[in-house]
Amino acid sequence: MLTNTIHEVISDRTLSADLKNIARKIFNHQRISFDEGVVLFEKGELSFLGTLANYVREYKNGNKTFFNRNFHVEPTNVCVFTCKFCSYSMTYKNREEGWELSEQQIMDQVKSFDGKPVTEVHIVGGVHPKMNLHFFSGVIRKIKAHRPSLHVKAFTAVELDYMFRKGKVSVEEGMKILVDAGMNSLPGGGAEIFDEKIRKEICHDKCSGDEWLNIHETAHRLGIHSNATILYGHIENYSHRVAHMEKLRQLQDKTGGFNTFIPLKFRNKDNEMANINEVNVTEDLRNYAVSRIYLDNFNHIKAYWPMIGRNTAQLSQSFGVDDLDGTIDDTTKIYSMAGAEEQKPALSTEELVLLISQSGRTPIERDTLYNVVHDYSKEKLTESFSANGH
Ligand code: V47
Ligand code: SF4
Repeated sequence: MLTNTIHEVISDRTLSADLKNIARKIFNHQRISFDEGVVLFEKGELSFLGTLANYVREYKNGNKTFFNRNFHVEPTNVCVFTCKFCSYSMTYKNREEGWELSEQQIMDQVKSFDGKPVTEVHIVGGVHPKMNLHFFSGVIRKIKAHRPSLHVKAFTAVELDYMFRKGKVSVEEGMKILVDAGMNSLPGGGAEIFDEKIRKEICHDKCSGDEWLNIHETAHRLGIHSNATILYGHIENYSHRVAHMEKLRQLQDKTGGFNTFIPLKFRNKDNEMANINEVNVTEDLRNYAVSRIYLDNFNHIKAYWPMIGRNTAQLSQSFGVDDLDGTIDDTTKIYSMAGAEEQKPALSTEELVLLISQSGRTPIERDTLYNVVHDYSKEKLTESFSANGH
């Protein structure tokens, strides 16, 4: 079956020589160059990219699609920065809907998941001038004292950069303080687009691309894993996307510390870039596919389902995606405020399992580091559940 597919692609007479060469490289497990990445974006049709990305996906992860059981804590939406794409920060248009959680309020949120089989808390928010390293290391310590087995995936490199500068500690010193408190890994946010010109246009006052990369490299050196993201579909071009992935690929060669790559589609509701049209679903799928093909040293590509919606999440699994994030319980506002598909994102485990198996994939519940928590391949979904049309 696979051999047939490879043969069909390679012998397609309508395919240009450069795309054919790239296809040969992929099927021979060879790395493609920066220029070839750009060619894929510029010339690769959806079905061609899908075939290549699915090949890579299946030799890396077989038929599995991963998810985890997590919840989000967003300590504040007050932010000292002024990213133009942000619909979340209270500072934009002097929104009234600001919040700042105390340590007690954060703990109340964590405790509300007591007895529920979640494995991860994802803590990320705005950059509040008064929520400092001391505050957050205390919060993490309390969370771990309350529930030691809960994996704490916390703080984008943007939040960390500000925290460490304000606390007058080096990246390494600051990271050690948080790791000592119990921080287990870093989420991938804040990467946006590393290209300095585009970064200046869309988020001029937060940490640079090199600073983002340095924070992740330091985390990896200290034995902490992390994720990586890209914010695509705004004013960047294809070369910027490939250059962004190239920097991640180089760092991954050096450290091996990235768990997964998460492409984030720019949403235009209620922010200073609302004049820019959002890209369509075909472009989302093409972008997942090129990411899967280019990042040959990343084990996983994640589609964040609240952002793209359930239907695209199903489709994405044929375009390189092998992870759909988690069963988040309507605990994040970052995307709903930017106009994401899912305004009240919540999927029970059964719903996520069904969504994955209806796409012809095997649902696997994982922990943050991709250890298998539960393999659903041998389970039959209940008739009543399917009949309810969930
Ligand atoms: O860095 C902000 C993005 C990110 C918009 O690591 C927007 O598992 C689209 O990184 N349109 C933060 N995107 C969230 C994040 C994340 C999410 C889920 C899982 C993980 C993980 C990380 O959200 C920001 C920014 O790139 N963002 N505004 C917007 N209007
Ligand atoms: Fe602040 Fe993050 Fe919004 Fe930028 S994207 S303004 S850093 S909350």
